[in-house]
Amino acid sequence: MSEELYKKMAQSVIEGDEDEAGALAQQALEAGVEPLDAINKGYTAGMDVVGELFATGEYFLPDLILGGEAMKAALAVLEPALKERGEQREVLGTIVLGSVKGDIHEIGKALVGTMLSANGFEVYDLGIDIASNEFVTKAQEHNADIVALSALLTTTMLHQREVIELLAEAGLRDRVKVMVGGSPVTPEWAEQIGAEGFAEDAATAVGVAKRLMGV
Ligand code: B12
Repeated sequence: MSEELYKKMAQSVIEGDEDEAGALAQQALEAGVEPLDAINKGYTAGMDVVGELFATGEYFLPDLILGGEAMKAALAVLEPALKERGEQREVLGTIVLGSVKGDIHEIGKALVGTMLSANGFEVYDLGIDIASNEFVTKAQEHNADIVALSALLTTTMLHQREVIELLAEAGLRDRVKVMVGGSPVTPEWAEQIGAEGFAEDAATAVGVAKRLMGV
């Protein structure tokens, strides 16, 4: 039953059908499907297909945009339910989050922010295309425990390293931990640039952030 629904969700993203994506999300909630399962097994699976079709030249930029819009329509329905499921009320730590300079991919980053705040973190989401020094300024301003950096492009990943270097220059490196993610990011890259945390998806990011806070 759910399998069928997940397939339709993926298809709605592949076709860039915003209305259908939103309607299916509503249907899933009514049927008692876990919102995170809908996101991971349905919509994100569809996004992966869109990415593959783009990489092989069958899809073009407008298709990426439509896929993104469809996924956002679904998330608008699912995110409130996701937040409700977070039971943690005590603040575990403060996180400054954003997509690095030159990177305008926002969906995965926003999902990471939602999951972290639903699970007890205070999250300052700076947005997309954030200059490296802005992460440092905001980490200082909010007295952040963790800076979380999203990069979806192999070219923008380099800014994750730059932020770490700037944090060190500002003398914050022993106090502020860094967590990195995004589809091209690997544990090896995280280690190479000296990031303390890496997670491949939003649910795992919660566990990693807790580990960094020692809880
Ligand atoms: C939708 C999309 C777009 C949309 C984004 C819309 C939006 N509002 O966000 C638009 C159209 C803007 C776009 C533009 C481009 N895109 Co694009 N895009 C995608 C696509 C299809 C899906 C991304 C997505 O939203 N996935 C769904 C979310 C839920 O998953 P996610 O982002 O991976 O996030 C999860 C994890 O990575 C992780 N995570 C993410 N961030 C973080 C941060 C932390 C701290 C942690 C711990 C975890 C974490 O958790 C998230 C949730 O589970 C991907 C393909 C893909 N499968 O990734 C290509 C893709 C990323 N894009 C690509 C390209 C090439 C581009 C463009 C250069 C195209 C062009 N010629 O202009 C531009 C670049 C724009 C820019 N400067 O940033 C390539 C990147 C290739 C590369 N490795 O460098 C990809 C891989 C497509 C491909 N196969 O070629 N894109």
